[in-house]
Amino acid sequence: MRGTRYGPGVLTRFASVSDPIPVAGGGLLSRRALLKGAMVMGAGAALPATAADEHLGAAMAWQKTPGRPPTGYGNPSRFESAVTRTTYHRYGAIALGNGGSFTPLERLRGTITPNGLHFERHHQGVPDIDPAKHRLVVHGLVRRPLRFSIDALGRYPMTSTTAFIECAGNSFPNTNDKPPQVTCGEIHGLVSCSEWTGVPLAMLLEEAGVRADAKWIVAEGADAVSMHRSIPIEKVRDDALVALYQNGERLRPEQGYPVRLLLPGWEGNMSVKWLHRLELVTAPVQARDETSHYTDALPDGRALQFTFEMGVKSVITQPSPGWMLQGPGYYDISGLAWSGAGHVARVDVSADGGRTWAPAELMETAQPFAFTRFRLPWRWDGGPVRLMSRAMDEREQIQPTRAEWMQRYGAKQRYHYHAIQTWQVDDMGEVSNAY
Ligand SMILES: Nc1nc2c(c(=O)[nH]1)N[C@H]1C(S)=C(S)[C@@H](COP(=O)(O)O)O[C@H]1N2
Ligand SMILES: [Mo]
Repeated sequence: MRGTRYGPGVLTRFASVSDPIPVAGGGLLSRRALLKGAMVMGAGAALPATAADEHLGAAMAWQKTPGRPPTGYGNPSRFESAVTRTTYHRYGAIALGNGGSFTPLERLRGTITPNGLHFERHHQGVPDIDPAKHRLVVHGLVRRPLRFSIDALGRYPMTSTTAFIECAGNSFPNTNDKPPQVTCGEIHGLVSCSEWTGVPLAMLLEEAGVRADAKWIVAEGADAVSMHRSIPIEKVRDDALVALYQNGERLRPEQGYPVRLLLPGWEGNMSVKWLHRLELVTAPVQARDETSHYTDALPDGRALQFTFEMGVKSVITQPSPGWMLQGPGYYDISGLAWSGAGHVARVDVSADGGRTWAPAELMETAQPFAFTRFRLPWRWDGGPVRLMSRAMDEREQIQPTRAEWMQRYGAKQRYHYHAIQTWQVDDMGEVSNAY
C-alpha cells in the first residue's frame, strides 16, 4: 500500500484557518494564521459527536482495573515501539562496532532528542566503562599534570548548555546521484540535540596551568580505537565542556559514559566520547580522523583540512517521506534548523520548488548551537508540489542549494553536506526525496 512502507503515517489536516493570507506560491499562508479543527480521519469528515458521547458514556477497558504499579526507570508506551533509531554497520560482521544509528527526526517534535534516540557514531563499539576505574588525565604543556576521577570531576561547579551534535557525515545519502528513498531521519538523522551538563574545560586547564607554547589540545577516548582529535586552544577557552550529564541524567554509554567532550557547533567527531586523555601540544597531531577522514575533497583533487564549524542547515520533518497527506486542505509544515555559527536567524519555506519563499515562525526560546523548531501554515491544493526550507544564521550565512554545494567540492565529497532539502509531494499525498 502506498505510504505505509515506512514512517509515521498520516499528517494531521486542519478543517479551516482564520486569516488565511497567502504569503508565497504553492499555498503558503501567513505564519500568524490560526489552523482550526484538526481532521485526522481520512475522507475529510470531522469526528461525529456521537463517537465522543460513546467514549464518555462507557468506561474503556483501561478504566476498569487498576493500572500497573510505579517502576524504577520508565519506558515509552508500548504503542510507541516503532519509534526507534535505524542502525547501520560500516563493514558488516568483520567490525560490528564500527557503525552508527540515525535519530528518527520525522517522529519527534520539540527540539530535545530523547536520550534513547540520540544518534550514535562509534568507530569501534561502545566500551563498558566502570566509572570508579575511569580517569581523565591532563598533561603535556602544562605546569601541573592532573588526573581526575569521575567523583573528582563531579565536585566542580557545573554549567548546562543545550547543543546539537552533528556528524560531519550527516546527510551523506543526498550526495548520491539519485535521491535515496528513505526517511528524513535516515538521511539527516546523524544529528541530535540535548541539554549537556558538566565542567567547563577551561576551568580544569586553569588548574593545570597551560604553558604559553600550548596552542592545541589532543582529546582522546578510552574506546578500542583510542579515537583522538586535535582541537585549537581558543575553542577550549570559548565553550568546550567536559560533559557528565545528558538531559539531566548521566550520559548514556552510547554518548560517552562516564565523560565526553562537547564542542558546541563543531563537527561531532571532535566531541570525543569516553574521554580519558587531554594533552596540550604546540601543533595538531594529524590524527587519522583529521587526515584520511573528515577532510573535504575539492574539485582540483586536493583535500581541505580542519572544517570544524558545521554549516547552517534545516529540514522539514513534517511532512517528510512516510507522512501521507490526506487530500487537499490545511496543514502545518514543521521542521528543524541549526547552525554551527550560533543562532538561527531565519528560516524560509517554499512550496513551489524554490520560486517563491515565505518566512517561517521560529520558536521563541531557541538557543545558539541548538535546534530551532520552525513552522508555517499551508493550504495544499492537491497537486504535485515541491517543499523546501532554507535557513540563515546569525552570521547571515544561507543554506546552499544542492547544485551549489556539489559544485564547491570534488566528486568524492561526503562530509559537511548542508544543502537545501526538497520533498516532493505527489497528487496522492505521498512524500518522497527529490533533488
Ligand atoms: N572516543 C570516541 N569518540 C567519538 C567517536 C568514537 O568513535 N570514539 N565518534 C565520534 C563521531 S564520528 C561522532 S559524529 C560523535 C557522535 O556522538 P554520539 O554517538 O554521542 O551521537 O562522537 C564522536 N566521538
Ligand atoms: Mo561523525
